[in-house]
Amino acid sequence: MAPNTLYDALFAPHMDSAAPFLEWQGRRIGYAKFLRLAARAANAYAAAGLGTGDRVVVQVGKSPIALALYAGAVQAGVVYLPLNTAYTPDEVAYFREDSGARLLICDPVSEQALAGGGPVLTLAADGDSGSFLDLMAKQEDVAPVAERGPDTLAALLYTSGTTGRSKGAMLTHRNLLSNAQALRELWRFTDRDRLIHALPIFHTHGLFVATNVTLLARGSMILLPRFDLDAVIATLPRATTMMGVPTFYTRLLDDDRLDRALTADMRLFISGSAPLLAETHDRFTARTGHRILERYGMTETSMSTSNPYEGDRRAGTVGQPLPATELKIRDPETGADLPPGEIGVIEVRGPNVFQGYWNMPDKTAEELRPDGFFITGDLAVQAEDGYVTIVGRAKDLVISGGLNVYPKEVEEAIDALPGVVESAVIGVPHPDMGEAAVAVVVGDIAPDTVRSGLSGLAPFKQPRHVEVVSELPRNTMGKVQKAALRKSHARLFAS
Ligand code: MCA
Ligand code: AMP
Repeated sequence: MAPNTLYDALFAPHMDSAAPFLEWQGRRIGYAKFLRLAARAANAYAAAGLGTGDRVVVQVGKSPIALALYAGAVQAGVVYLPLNTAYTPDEVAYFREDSGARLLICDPVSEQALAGGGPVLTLAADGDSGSFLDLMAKQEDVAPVAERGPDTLAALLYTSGTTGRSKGAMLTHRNLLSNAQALRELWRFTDRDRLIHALPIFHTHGLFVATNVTLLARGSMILLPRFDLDAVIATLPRATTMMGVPTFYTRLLDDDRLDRALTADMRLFISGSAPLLAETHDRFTARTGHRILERYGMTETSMSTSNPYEGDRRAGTVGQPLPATELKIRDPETGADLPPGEIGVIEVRGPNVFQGYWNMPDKTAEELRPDGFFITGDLAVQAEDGYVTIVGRAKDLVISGGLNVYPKEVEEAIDALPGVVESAVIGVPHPDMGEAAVAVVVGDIAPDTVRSGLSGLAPFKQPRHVEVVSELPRNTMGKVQKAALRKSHARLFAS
């Protein structure tokens, strides 16, 4: 029988493999060694009192150990809940409480700020008793594999919503594994691949798409701490593939060193998480000869569509539905299916689609239909031949450098400041980040005071520009016209 859990498909076949898995700061870590680390992490979870189904919140910088924390959780049956390192203590407190996590693992520098709200262990390397690393060091490097099946929960990834607090998307082994299998095949990943991994590992893109696909193919990853232009350019000649957000590609295009010779040994560049302008796609082809392969997905669905490996990688489109994923374009009001060429909301169904939001049955029911179709909130048209072009969003969302900023959350923080009457947060085109958040505020307050009042929000959510006005534009129903604000601010960051 084909393996149907992450451990059986991604780890078990490589236990004794000396093949390289990671390259990190000049060091190579082979598969067997990485899996021994993962086993130590699995044993350490058990030693810390975590069993199958318990949640662990992990807010740590990128490193091979951080990846081993994920792999160890898979082995131990612990539900993995990774968090953006930019999240503030208040934000982290919410995720711990909402998920009912048994343990938080963080970097030593954040320990004090994150104390309270349950057990905390750090990645301190000094033998400290509060160190998860220390606990790992005391463990054996083989570990039992938790009882689990394809429908067992593997991860809880939080995604904000247009209303209310963040929601934990429940992802099972089947969700994650089926997607990795589809992508490995579609994108032709093999054990000869060396992937440039410059993404964060707390989102679907860097954690699941990049890592699970590589593990399944038994390829290797050149793990970079973050997207550093010089480091990526230095790495391109010895890599074969890269996955990135559009900002990676625009930053590369702004550098004269990007040319055909530099990318001659690359076989594939993949983009996603935010719209890649057709112009960026075309400029990249003109400079390097490579056609970027764009795909589309969400935390709740992993990847749903992709341009083909062979065939037409159509600029400005996100390609066709993955083989096992059904995709419909539906009328946002009535839910009726729309014919090719008409704009509607994307709905998807398949093994990739999540199980619902953690402890939020009402929110789940709003977005996941009883027949299994998930309402993405992305607006698109589908051509006769299946290609999907995203044209906008039915949801109020700003995507900045591939990170989601929910206007509602920022508006609530602004509206709570003394002197503020009301506010509107919009996304406007930004040459580096694709979109940037801008706050338009009504009230007796200075823009700098608004800015300094938002320190409880992660920096990437903070508006890049704050403007104080006497009133917001409204339609006859009294609703704030964000479209008008987006139009009047469209050239704010024009270079
Ligand atoms: C950093 N900053 C940002 C962002 N990143 N501000 C807005 N948007 C951002 N994305 C802040 C920093 O805190 C800093 O603030 C200032 O901007 C300058 O940072 P800079 O050095 O320019 O940024 P960077 O460190 O180079 O990061 C930009 C980045 C990075 C490379 C675009 O954000 C990134 O790697 N993004 C990828 C996100 C991702 O993986 N998304 C996938 C999720 P200050 O100056 O105040 O200190 S979506 C997903 O998983 C779905 C399923 C999918 O389809 O993939
Ligand atoms: P997240 O909630 O972080 O998983 O972000 C998912 C959202 O990112 C989707 O609903 C889309 O709005 C957006 N997205 C992902 N990939 C693409 C893409 N290739 N083109 C346009 N938008 C994308």
